[in-house]
Amino acid sequence: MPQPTFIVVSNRLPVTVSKKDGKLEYHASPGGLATAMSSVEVGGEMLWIGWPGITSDELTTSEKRSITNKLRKDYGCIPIFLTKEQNLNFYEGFSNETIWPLFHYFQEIAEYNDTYWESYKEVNQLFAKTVQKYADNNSVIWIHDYHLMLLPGILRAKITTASIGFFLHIPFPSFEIFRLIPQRKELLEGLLGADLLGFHIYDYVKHFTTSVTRTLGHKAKHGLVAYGDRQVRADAFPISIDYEKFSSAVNQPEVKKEIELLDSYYGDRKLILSVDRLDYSKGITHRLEAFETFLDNNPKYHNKVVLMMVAVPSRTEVEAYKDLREKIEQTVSRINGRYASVDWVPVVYQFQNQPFDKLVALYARSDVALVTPVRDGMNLVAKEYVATKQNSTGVLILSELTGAIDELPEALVINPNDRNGVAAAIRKALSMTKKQQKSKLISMQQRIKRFNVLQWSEDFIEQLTNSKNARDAHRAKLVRSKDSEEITEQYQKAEKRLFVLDYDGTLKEFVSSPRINQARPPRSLLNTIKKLCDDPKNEVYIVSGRPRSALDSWFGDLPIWLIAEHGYWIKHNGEWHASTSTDTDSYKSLAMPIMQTYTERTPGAVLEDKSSSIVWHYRNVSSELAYARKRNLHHDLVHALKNSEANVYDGNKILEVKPVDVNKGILIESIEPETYDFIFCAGDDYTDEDMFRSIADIDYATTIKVGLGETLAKYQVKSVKDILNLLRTFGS
Ligand code: ADQ
Repeated sequence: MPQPTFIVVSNRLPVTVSKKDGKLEYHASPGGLATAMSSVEVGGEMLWIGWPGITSDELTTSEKRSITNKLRKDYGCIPIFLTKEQNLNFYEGFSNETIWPLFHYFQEIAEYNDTYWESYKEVNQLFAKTVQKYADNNSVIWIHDYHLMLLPGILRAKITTASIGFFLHIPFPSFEIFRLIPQRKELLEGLLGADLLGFHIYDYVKHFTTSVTRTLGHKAKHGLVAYGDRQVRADAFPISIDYEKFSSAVNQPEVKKEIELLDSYYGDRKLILSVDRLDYSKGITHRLEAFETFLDNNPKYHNKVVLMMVAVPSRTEVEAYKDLREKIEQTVSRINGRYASVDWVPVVYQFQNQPFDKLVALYARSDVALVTPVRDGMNLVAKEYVATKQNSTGVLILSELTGAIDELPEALVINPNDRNGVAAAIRKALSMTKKQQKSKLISMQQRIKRFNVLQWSEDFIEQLTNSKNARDAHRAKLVRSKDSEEITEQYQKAEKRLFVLDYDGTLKEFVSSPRINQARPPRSLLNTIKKLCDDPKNEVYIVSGRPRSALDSWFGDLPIWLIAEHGYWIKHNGEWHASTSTDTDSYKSLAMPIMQTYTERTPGAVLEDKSSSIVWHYRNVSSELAYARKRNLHHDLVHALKNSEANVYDGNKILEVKPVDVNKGILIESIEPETYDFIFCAGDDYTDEDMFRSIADIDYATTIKVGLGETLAKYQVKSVKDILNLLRTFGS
């Protein structure tokens, strides 16, 4: 069987299976994801893996087989059958009683339960097993939502070069909330298995990258996280709706009939619409209370306005949802008890799913849409309401705590906790002129039309493909045996050869302490260097950020050049001399007291005082503390040094204060690279990029980065071992 190219994975399949009177039934699952995927061009077979909505306890083996066959044949879906217990602990438990409340800032109702967590891990593994059956290293896999946060990591370990994308449909909370979850590390590591992580808005991207840095200690810049030998990209992809479907629906006869029905029933009364899944994050009780305040404050609207609430049942087995339903019903009864008259019921409440025609008719007929979530990843109802308003007017009242607010700023923006503010917004909406309403609607419609749900999915898939291309480009730089042979050949032909080799991280693996004993070169390395020096055609420079004394004690006996403190000190023929006349005392005296204070306040931090620079090492500081301290120290140093001749550099688990006119690039230029006919230059961190840049145009220069991040070097190798193996081929 040929392997499919594109695999979508979500907790629920776009098809739901149920059993009625012993017969299996298939219905489209609610939600826009199926539409979003329907016209995506994937250039091969598309498979959708997920749960069909019925537990395996309810099915016989032959029924399972029949479901599997039908779903595969008619819908391109692969079912994963969850047991009743898994549904209870994984879905209702960890997904909806831990992650959902916490990520929506309801920390007081989040449950932390080991059984839930064990089940979450088990089901993510189960999904991984099924995905693995259909995926290979060339597959594009798009995983959806908070139920499957471990899946990217599990898959990455098995199918290492597949393109894996993940989209989170709910908010990613700020770190202060996220840190409350005991399994935060595992969840982040799971997510980081992806190449591309999509969120609705930039705030969530920032919350995520901050959480990664603070929890795991990995650097993240502009949404790019350096994770092992990969780069993971996090970006905003605001989801949208099928604009065409909603905007054209109002002209369909069935919808028109529904609108007429509503007109005949409600006459001139103003209709305020509230549509949601019944969920505490949607602010339904806030909405009711604000409506009550509106009625209190505006007697002239009594009998003239109706709040129509339709809430679709959701997660009905979870306790918090049962409580919410009860509270809503009590509040509706209270308001209707206070205000209803013989011919007026102020709140009409329906606890049911509305078929599409009825829903669109409600959008079209309503004068106001009242959308008041206390947190919402995006909120599609707001967009659907705006899209439906083609032949009619209406006002959108929208909570500032939804992701949708970024794209719909023309709405009347409210804070759902401000009861009086929401009541005032209702009043304002009801008194707005048609012209004002139209002008706001047009601006919002234009925006949603341009970025509809198809654009959303296409954009995500394009970016996912780009991430893979970037990864492949990185891999393309890896030194293969063919490259190695070419480099050796150039070496053999050359008459005057230059070797510029960085030390820590290039010739010797990083050690946890800057102390010199631990970082001492092993005998095998000294032998390799010595062998290079034995050839009179070779000149060897060892470049390091370390002080002179360390390099002297390690390499003092060899006939090579030593460069200490990133180029500040140069030693040849037994003499050290400074490469610049910058007055080191002036900036060191500014930086030292600040760096000392931070070192004292930060357990695990070490201060290194070199003659030209001061280095603050935070490799052994816990990630969360390092994040906070490093940012503050960086800020304080930049401020203190603004008129000095020194700068602050952000290196590999270090902050370093050093002179602006000393870098490895300037150094290499002073060596006069044009006088050689073979150059071999290797390094691993940001300071080495200056060297690579300075000789980038020289075709006989081989520049190599140790590690797989972004680089200006021509080649990359994965580890110190690889560079040493390469060096050993010279002269052998
Ligand atoms: P939801 O929390 O389900 O989605 P939302 O984005 O508003 O919230 O989508 C609800 C969908 O259900 C809409 O398409 C709406 O038409 C439909 N719906 C709601 N009530 C209905 C009713 N009574 N009858 C019929 N249909 C009804 C999650 C996140 C959101 C995010 C989406 C998409 O919580 O923040 O916008 O995923 O990523």
